[in-house]
This record gives sequence, structure tokens and C-alpha cells, in this order.
Amino acid sequence: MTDLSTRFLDCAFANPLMNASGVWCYDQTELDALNLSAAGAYVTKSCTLEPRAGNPEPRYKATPLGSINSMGLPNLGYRFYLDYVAKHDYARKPLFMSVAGLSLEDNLAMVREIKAANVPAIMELNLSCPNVPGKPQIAYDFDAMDAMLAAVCREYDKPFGVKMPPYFDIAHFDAAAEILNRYPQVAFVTCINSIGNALAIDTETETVLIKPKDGFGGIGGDYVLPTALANVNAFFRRCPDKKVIGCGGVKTGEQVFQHLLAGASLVQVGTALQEEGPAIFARLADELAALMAKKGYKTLGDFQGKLKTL
Ligand code: RRO
Repeated sequence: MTDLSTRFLDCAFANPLMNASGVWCYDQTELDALNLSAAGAYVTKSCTLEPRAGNPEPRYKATPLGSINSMGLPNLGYRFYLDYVAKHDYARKPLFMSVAGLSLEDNLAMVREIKAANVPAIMELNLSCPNVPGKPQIAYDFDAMDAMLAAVCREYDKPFGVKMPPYFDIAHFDAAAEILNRYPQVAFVTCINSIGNALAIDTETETVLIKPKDGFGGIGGDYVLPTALANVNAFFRRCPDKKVIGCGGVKTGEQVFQHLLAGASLVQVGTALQEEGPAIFARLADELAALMAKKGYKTLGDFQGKLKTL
């Protein structure tokens, strides 16, 4: 028998699969569908202090190789998500709450309320939203990231995680990991958010695919798998006291396996969930179990983080 169960931050997970924040987690209906799905856990849409309508549509488009989005952080406001996580049955499955304030002060205000509510939800602080016009990604400004983490760690009392953008240079892996390692309270690192500010073009109409920011948006799906695996492995190697959550380019059990092998403890699904719906989790779990059985692996621990080099 193949066992997909795992433990993460003292919580039991039936399997390592969950959604990527932003996909299928905007409102009660979508969140309830994830709760009913075969996902081992799920995460709420990144929230802000006040509700946001987000950017003008069309703001998400699938392409043959993945997706491009510039949603612009549409969400129902942190009070809705805090209320949702407060009512969740944690015996059923763990739940994460994603937070993406538009400023340090906004994040601190939300963190204060989350702390006061004393909910069992695991906080994922999004340091990498690429799509709010005029707001650069915090995790691409190392001083701002350090200041954000210092302030949030002062305000919050539980372990939490950070959602990181992709980095593309070894010096940046080193610098980002060095900052994260200053904060033991940062218990996990989710790699990666979409690759920001890409441009997808329709040749026939000679037009961009999405309306916001003249067509610039974050890409996910097949485009990003090798970048995601590199970031997972880079932070897995550099942050031995933290867990890594893999995100990017997962649409088969084999890709879940690759993320786990590279060092991920849990694996998030974005574009493929958007395209296939929450039934994808049962398929991915079956495919992962079949691949493990073929290789003679009985538990995730048999291969997790054991990527070989040449
Ligand atoms: O809402 C978005 O536009 C968005 C966010 Br907050 C994010 O973190 N990543 C992304 O691809 N889109």
C-alpha cells in the first residue's frame, strides 16, 4: 500500500496536495469545493485590509503552455477569510490563510486581527504579488522584505510561511535565503509565485491576451516548472530549518513527484486547477501513488528531498 500522508507544522495531511492561493479560493463556494475535494489542505485567496474588485477583465487567459494573469488581488477582504477560517473543521483537513497587504502597516493590522482570533489556520504571507499597478513585489526589494519580516515577526506569535517570487540568479537565492534564515518564525517558504510581468500575444489578432497593464501579467503552468523546481531546491538547500512548499507547473503526478524530490514537503496546484477544477486532486493523488508504487516507494519520506546530482 502506498501512503501519501504527511505531517507539516504539527498538522496531519492526508496527502501533500493543495491549491495555489488565488486559484479556486475566492469565495465560500470555491473554498467549500476545495474542502470537499481530495486535496490534503487548501489556502484562501490572498487578502487585503479592505475588499478589492481587482483589475479590469479579461485578466486571466489560458494558453497552450500555461496561463497569464493580472487579477490585481481581487478579494473579499481579510474579515471574510478570517471568518471562514474560524469556522473551518480542522479535523477534516488543514487550512492556510494567505495575506497580501498593500503596505507594511496593512499587513500588521491584519496580522494583529489574525493573532487575536487565535485560529488554527496557517498563515502564508504573500511577498510576491506581481500585479498591483505601482506596487513592486516586496521580495524583489531585500531591504523591504527584511523590514516586513521583522515587523510581522514582532506582531505575530505563531510559525508562518512566505510566498516567494521566482529568483533567477544564485546571488539572489543566497541573499533571499540569508534574510529568511534571520527569522526562525518563518517556518516555511512557498516557491514560486507566477513569473511576473510576462507578455502573451495572439498572433492572429496581433493583440495582447489580457487587459490590465497593457497585457503584462504573471505566467504559470508548463512555462514555469523548471524555474519552480530550481527555486524549491535552492531554498531547500539553503534553509535547512524551514520547510518548502512547491508551486509551479504541476499538472500530473510525475510533476508532484519532481517537486517532492527537489525538496518540497507540500505541493500547490495553480493553472492546472483553474483549468481542470477541484477533481484534479484525486487524479494527482492517484498518479503520484501509482508512480511511487512503480518505483517501490511506500511513503513520501522514501524520496522527499533526495534529488541526486551528477
Ligand atoms: O491577484 C493577483 O493578480 C495575483 C496575486 Br495576489 C499573486 O500573488 N500572484 C498572481 O499571479 N496573481
